[in-house]
Amino acid sequence: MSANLLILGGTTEATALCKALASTRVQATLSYAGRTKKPLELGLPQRVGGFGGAAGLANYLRDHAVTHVIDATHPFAAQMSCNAVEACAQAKVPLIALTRAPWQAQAGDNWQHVADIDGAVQALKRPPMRVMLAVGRMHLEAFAVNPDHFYLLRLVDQPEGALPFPACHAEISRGPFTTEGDIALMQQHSIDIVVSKNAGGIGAQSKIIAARQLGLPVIMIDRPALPQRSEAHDVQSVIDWLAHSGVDLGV
Ligand code: 3Y8
Ligand code: NAP
Repeated sequence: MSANLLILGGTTEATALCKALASTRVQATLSYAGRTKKPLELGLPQRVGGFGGAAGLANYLRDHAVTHVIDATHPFAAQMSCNAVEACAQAKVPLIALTRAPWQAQAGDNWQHVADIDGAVQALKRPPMRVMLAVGRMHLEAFAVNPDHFYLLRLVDQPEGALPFPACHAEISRGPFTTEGDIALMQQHSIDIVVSKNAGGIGAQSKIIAARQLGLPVIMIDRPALPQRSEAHDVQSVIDWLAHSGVDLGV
């Protein structure tokens, strides 16, 4: 069959999938939300920006005769994933999620699990500390209610306005990151505690390994619930899923 794939991207796994598909003849489009100034070019046609909710995505699928959707978004991109489930059901387009398992605490880890961003904010209601707040840009304001900490931030792009903390340092870097680099960063800023989403995967894992090696506590934000959908945990499984539904990638 002549396939036309839509890949909802923005993760290390999406990058690996796009690089694998770019060397085939399959027609595919990579989609970004437009959160960063210069998203990676990955050898496939790209589109940037929202679709206009689940209905907008369903219309996009019909208008562009999309035959398969691969939701390779981040585990915290819950709205996008919910919309993909709903839109694919409406437009009767097969959907698979390419996602990664949550990180599990190992020997030497000192994690405090919280349910969401607000749980992390509440967990920081304690005497002044030096906090590595590696949750990106979109939720920084929530943490401003605890102004007495020093915050080490890691952002993909240079922040436009002032940051909402009296004492902070912004590291501008898009990752993937290295354990050595994160150990050096935490030591350079005398970090006492790390706040992290349970992103899973390897692209953001270095700060978790660094915290373990430095004996630092981690406030671990658990993932939002996602609707039931087919899931794959590696690129080959997606390729097998496509082949099983009649798409010959010639790989
Ligand atoms: C725009 C695409 C690749 C993909 C790289 C992964 C790894 C590096 C780790 C820390 C944590 C954080 C953040 C993070 C990681 C990968 C992956 C991952 C975390 C890019 C990308 C886009 C985004 C959006 C961005 C968010 C932010 C989150 C920074 C591209 C680089 C904190 C998530 O400034 C902003 O508005 C940033 C927004 C959503 C979360 C937030 O709330 O701020 N990712 N990240 C995607 C789009 O527009 O559709 O620009 O090329 C992708 C990656 N970010 O192969 O190179 O796979 O997880 N991204 C978190 O996990 O907590 C950084 O610093 O340790
Ligand atoms: P989200 O909250 O689940 O989605 C909010 C809205 O953004 C969606 O409803 C959709 O708008 C639009 N959107 C999200 N992902 C999109 C995509 N790939 N293509 C087109 N539109 C998209 O999403 P988010 O958490 O802001 O994440 C946005 C992007 O950053 C995703 O690509 C995700 O993979 C990447 N990312 C996120 C995180 C994170 O921590 N959240 C970490 C790493 C990478 P409409 O409703 O208008 O269609």
